[in-house]
Amino acid sequence: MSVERTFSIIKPDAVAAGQAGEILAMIQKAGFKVLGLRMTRLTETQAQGFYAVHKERPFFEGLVKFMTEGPIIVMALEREDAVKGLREVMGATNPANAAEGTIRKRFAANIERNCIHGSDAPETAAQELAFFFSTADLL
Ligand code: IDP
Ligand code: MG
Repeated sequence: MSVERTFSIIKPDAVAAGQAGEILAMIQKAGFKVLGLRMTRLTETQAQGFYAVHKERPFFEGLVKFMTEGPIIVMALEREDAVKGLREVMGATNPANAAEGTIRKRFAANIERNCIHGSDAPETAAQELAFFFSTADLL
């Protein structure tokens, strides 16, 4: 294990529901340092690009619509074993399968509207961080 960075999004459902503060608190309690944080809103083109890996999936169009429906909060996070660690704090993609005490168990409505994104590997974390932050902005 070593200190690494990961990327996270508090999705539009959670921002609209006023859950961003509690989600950030759970992330910080899990030992993550916040290197960068910003509220923004994705354009359709940005959402399509961000989720390009899923473009052939049946849920792609709905996912893009969801991710563009309102403001999101993008975060650059650092911790030991950050990528895997954040995925543990998030819980399973489908909240019905998410473990007790995870963010998705607590806040997610369903497999699509699941309140948080976290990178799935160090390589994707680097790409996703670069999509939203310039290195010079990360403290
Ligand atoms: P992850 O967010 O846990 O990494 P992915 O499989 O990468 O999950 O899927 C990206 C996002 O697409 C999910 O977080 C969720 O919002 C949406 N999604 C994934 N699978 C489905 C599905 O079967 N139906 C609807 N939306 C889905
Ligand atoms: Mg994923």
